[in-house]
Amino acid sequence: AMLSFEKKYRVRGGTLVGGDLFDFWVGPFYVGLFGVTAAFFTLLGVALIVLGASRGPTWNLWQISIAPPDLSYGLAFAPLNEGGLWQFITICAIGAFVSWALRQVEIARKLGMGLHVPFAFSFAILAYVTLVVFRPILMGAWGFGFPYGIMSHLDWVSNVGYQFLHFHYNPAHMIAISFFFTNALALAMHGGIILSATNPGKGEQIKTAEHEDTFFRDAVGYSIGALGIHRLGLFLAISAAFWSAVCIVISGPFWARGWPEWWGWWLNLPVWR
Ligand code: BCL
Ligand code: UQ1
Repeated sequence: AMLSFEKKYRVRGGTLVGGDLFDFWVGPFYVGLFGVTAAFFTLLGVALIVLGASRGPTWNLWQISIAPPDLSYGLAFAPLNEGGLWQFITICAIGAFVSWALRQVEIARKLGMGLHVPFAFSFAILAYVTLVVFRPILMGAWGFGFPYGIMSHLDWVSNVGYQFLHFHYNPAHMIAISFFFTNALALAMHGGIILSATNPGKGEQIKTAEHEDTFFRDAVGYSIGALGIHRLGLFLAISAAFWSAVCIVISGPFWARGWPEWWGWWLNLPVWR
């Protein structure tokens, strides 16, 4: 659905590739060349997943899984039933995610806005590509990617975690988790303060920015401000994805023993050794 004022924002131009060719909307959705490629990769990828499921042992949604090739295939292409489907699905996924980011860029350019949204989304793509491309390449086999399945990808996370004995000792994992949790705290505070100020009870008046600042100055001695909280939120969210990518790419390529052992440098500091 389109609200009447939105028509004014349906402006021509801003496309990166393709000029005016795909510069149109379908219903509420902007298309563009990258809308076409996003739809193409998504439909093909989903079709390949269904094909993979049809060749598998179950239609139970929780148990369907499409596994990467055996480690013995190294970085080569594998036959379709032996992980080749996983490889094609991975290509489709990356094609769809990158298309989506570029479509966000086109929409932002069209509206004369900053590129903050596609910039932020690119960190989610980075984390995914780190899991299924960068780390497998560094480790020498596509078989190090994770399987596409609801339970199976959880099993993979658990297994890889225990391969490093105790993943909580991975320092980058610690940092990533701290950012995820801090992000949740910040959004809870922000959502709470906005609703408390702008969604008052019946008959009551909407409160001002001064109320918000004063609340936090009274409560925690500091207000970061209305613009600042959004900068902080963007930073926390991006950092969470970034350190997630770091924590997995160092597990194997950089450190192949248990993560608790990595802390030996700390235990061996000359101060207390
Ligand atoms: Mg751990 C990873 C938290 C315990 C082993 N772990 C992570 C990180 C995160 C985390 C920091 C996953 C987020 C991420 O990568 O986002 N772990 C975490 C926490 C605990 C924890 C909070 C806890 O105990 C409280 N972990 C453990 C235990 C180990 C362990 C100790 C298991 C025994 N953990 C591992 C391993 C890994 C993690 C192994 C990882 O590989 C993973 C990691 O860091 O991966 C990078 C990044 C986001 C993405 C990858 C998503 C990308 C999204 C794409 C781009 C778009 C998708 C679009 C979608 C398909 C469209 C949908 C359609 C719409 C619905 C319409
Ligand atoms: C804040 O200070 C602020 O500015 C008034 C907001 O904007 C409305 C907020 O949402 C939040 C959560 C804060 C408080 C944040 C810190 C880091 C003290």
